[in-house]
Amino acid sequence: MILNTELEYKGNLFPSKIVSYEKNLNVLSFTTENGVILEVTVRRDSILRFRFTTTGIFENDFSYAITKYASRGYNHLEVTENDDNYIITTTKLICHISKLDLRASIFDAKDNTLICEDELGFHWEESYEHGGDIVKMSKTAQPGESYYGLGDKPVDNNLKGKRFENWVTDSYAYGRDTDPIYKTIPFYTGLHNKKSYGIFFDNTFRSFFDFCNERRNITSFWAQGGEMNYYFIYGPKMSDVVVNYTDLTGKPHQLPALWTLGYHQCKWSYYPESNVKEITAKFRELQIPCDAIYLDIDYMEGFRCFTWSKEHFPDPKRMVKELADDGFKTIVIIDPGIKIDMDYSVFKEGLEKDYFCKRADGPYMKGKVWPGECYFPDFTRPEVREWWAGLFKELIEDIGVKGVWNDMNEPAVMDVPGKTFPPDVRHDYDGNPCSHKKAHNVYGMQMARATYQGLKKFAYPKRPFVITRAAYSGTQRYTSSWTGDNVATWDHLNIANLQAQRMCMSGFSFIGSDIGGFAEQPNGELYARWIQLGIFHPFCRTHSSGDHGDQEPWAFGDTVTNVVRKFIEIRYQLLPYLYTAFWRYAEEGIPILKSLVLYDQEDSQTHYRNDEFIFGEKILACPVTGPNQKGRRMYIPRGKWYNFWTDEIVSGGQELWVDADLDSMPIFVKEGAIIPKYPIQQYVGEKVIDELLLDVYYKLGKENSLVYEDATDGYDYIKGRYSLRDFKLLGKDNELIIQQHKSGKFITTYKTFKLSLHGLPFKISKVQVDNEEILFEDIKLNGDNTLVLNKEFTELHIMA
Ligand code: MIG
Repeated sequence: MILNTELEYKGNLFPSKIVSYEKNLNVLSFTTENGVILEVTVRRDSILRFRFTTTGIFENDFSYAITKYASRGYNHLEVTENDDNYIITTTKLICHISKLDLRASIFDAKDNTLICEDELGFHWEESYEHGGDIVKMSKTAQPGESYYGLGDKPVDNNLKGKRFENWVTDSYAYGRDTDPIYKTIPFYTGLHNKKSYGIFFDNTFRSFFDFCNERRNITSFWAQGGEMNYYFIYGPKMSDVVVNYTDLTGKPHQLPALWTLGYHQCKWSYYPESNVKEITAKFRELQIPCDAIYLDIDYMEGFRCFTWSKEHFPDPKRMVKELADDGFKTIVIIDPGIKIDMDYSVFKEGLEKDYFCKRADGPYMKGKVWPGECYFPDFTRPEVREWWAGLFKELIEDIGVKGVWNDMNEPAVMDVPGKTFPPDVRHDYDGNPCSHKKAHNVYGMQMARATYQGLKKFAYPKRPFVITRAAYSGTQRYTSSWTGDNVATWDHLNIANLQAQRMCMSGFSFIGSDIGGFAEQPNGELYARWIQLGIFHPFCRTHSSGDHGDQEPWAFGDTVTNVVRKFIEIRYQLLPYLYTAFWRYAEEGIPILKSLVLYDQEDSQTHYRNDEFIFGEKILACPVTGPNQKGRRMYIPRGKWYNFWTDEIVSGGQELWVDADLDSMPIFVKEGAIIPKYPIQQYVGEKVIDELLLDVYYKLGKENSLVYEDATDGYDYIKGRYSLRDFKLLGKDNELIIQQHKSGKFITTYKTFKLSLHGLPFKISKVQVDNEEILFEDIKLNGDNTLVLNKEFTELHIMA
C-alpha cells in the first residue's frame, strides 16, 4: 500500500484561470495559470475541435480516424472577449470559453439557443499506475435531451440513461446490453429543442460515455489515457451532423462493386470443394439469387493464412473459376494470427523482417488462436501494412478470389482472461510508438486497411471488397462489416435491426448481421423474418456456425424457402435503388438506413422508435420481430405512404396495425417516389438489363428521385462514366408531370423505361413526351397503367 500522501492523492484536477490567449489563423490557444492549454480549432463554421494538454506541450497530432479528404474552411471567424469569456463566433456557432476555468458553452448563431454546455468541463486524474492522465469531460444535459450513435452497441436507439465502454472485444454470443463488443465508434449525437449536434471523442484508449446514467442531467465521457480531444459538430439537422462526422472520418474510398450488394451465403465452414459446389448448385437449381460464397478457416492448411488445404481444396484456381462461371464470387477469411512455424513462408518472412508485435521487454507477443501459437503483425506500421497487402497477390490476382473477410482482428486471443493482447505490447502507431492500451482499438482497423490496400492493388481494375469484424471510427473508408457472433433468437433479430441503424448513423453504412443468427439454430419462421430484415441491410449475408445445423435458404422446408426466395428477389429488383443510396453515402455521407429520428427529428414521436427505418430515401421498412405474427403495430412517419403490397395510401404521424403474414412484411413507399428496379437475376450481371422499370407513386405535389448507375464495377465512373438521372415529379389533379435531368457519360444498356404508375387518380387520355403527343400503341399503354417510353425524354406529361 502506498502511504506517501502525494502518491496517494488521487482525484479530479481542473484547469485554472486563463492567463494567455493566442490566435493563429483558425487555431485559438488558451493557457491557464496551472499550465493547461486548450486549443480550439475552427474546422468549419459548424465544426470546432477541442484539444487539451495538462503538461504545457501537445503530443504529435496524429489520428487514424480523421481523413485527409475532410472538408475544411469557414466563412466567418471572429474572437471577442468580455469580462468572463472569450467569444468565438462563426456563421453557425457562438462559443463561449470561460476565462475562469476553460469551460465552453456553445450556442446556435442564428437564434442563440444553448446547444451544448460544459458542466465540470475538462478535468483529469493523474494515472500514477500507468502514467499520463485519465482525461474527462462532463456536460449538462438539456431538458428532454436524447442521445444516439456509438456504433454497434446492442441497445435501443436512444442511449439516454445508459453508460458505455469502448474497447474492441471479441464477444461470442453477446446479448442485448452486452458492452463493450466489437467496435469502437466514439461518436454520438444529442438532440433537444429540435436541434441536434454531435461529439466525436477521437481518443483510442479505453473510453467511456455516460448519458445521464450516473447523474440524471449530466453527460460525460472519459478515457484511460491520451488527450481530451473531441470535435463538436453542429446540425441543427441530425442528418447534417452525421454527414459532417462522415466527412471528417471518411466515406468509402470507392463504390462497392454492384455484386457486393447482392445476397451472400456463408457458413463455418463449407468444405471440402464438393460441399461448396453442392451449395452453389442448389442456389441455381432452386433459383434463389446469390452472388457470393464464403470459405471460413477450414479452407487453409492448418489455419495458416494465405495457404489452401491440399486435401479439401486441391486446385483452388480451377474451383474459383468454375464458381465464377456460375456467377459466384469466392470470398475467403484471413485472420491476423500467423502460425509459429519455420516452414511457413509468411511466418518466416514476418520474423526475418521484424514485422511482429513485441512485448515491452522484448519477447514476441505470443498468443493462441486457431492455428495454435501465433505471432501477430503490427498493422500500425506502414511497412507491415505494405507487406501484408503484398501477400494477397496470389490469392486475388492468380487464384481469382474476389473478397477478403477479416476476422479475429480485435485482436482476439484465446485462453487469456483479457481475450486480447496484454497492455504492455508495443506498437509503432505510424511513427508514434505506444503500448497496446493506445493501439488496441485501432488494431483491427489497420488490419482491414492493409487488407484493403492489397485488394485494391490486386483486384484492379475491379473494385476491392473487404469485410471486417473489428473497427474504429474511419474504418468505413476501407471496408464493409458485420455485427459479429450473434444468436438465433427473436431478440437478436431486434438487436440486428438496432445495430444496423446505429452503425448507419455512426458513419458506417456498409453493415449487416449474420442472418438467422451465428450461434444456435433458428426455426424456419425466425430465419424467414430475419431474411426480410436482412434484404434491407446494406450488407446481406447468411452466416452461422457449423455446430448448429444447416442454415441455407432451403434448410427449413418449402414454405420458408419460397418466402426467402421472394424476399431475396425483391433485393435484386431493388439493386439500382440500393446502389443509388450507396452512391449518395459514398458521395455525400448520407446514411443508407435512417432511423426515424434521423429522418424526422422534429416529430418527437420518433425519438424513442426502434423498429421502423427508412431504407435509402423513399422506402419505409419494419421487420416483424416475434413468432406467430399476422402483422404488427408500427409508427408511420409524417407524410403519405403507399403500402408496397397493396398500394393502399396511409397517412403518417400515427401508429397503425399493418398486416404481414409470414410471406409479407410491412414495407411502404413515400408518395411521389420513383423507384428503379432491375429484373430478377440469379446474380449481378446474369442478364443484360434491357429495360429499366420505374415504379412511380403519384403524389399531389412535388418529389425528387435519383437513379445512379455505372458499369457496376471498375473505376470508369470516377472519370465521369456514370449515369445519374434526376427525376422531378409534379402531380396535379388531372396531370402528372415527370421531368428528367440526366448527367454523366455512361450509356446504360437499356433504351427504354417501363413506367408503372401507382395511385394515379385519373384515367389517362393523353400522353405527351417532350411536347409531342404520343400514340397509345407507341407507349404500349395498357389497363394497368404501365407505359414504355424512350429513356431519353426530358419532360413527360400524363393527362386526364
Ligand atoms: O473463434 O472463423 O465471428 O463469423 O465463422 C471463432 C470462425 C472465429 C468468429 C467469427 C465467425 C467465424 C468464426 N470466427
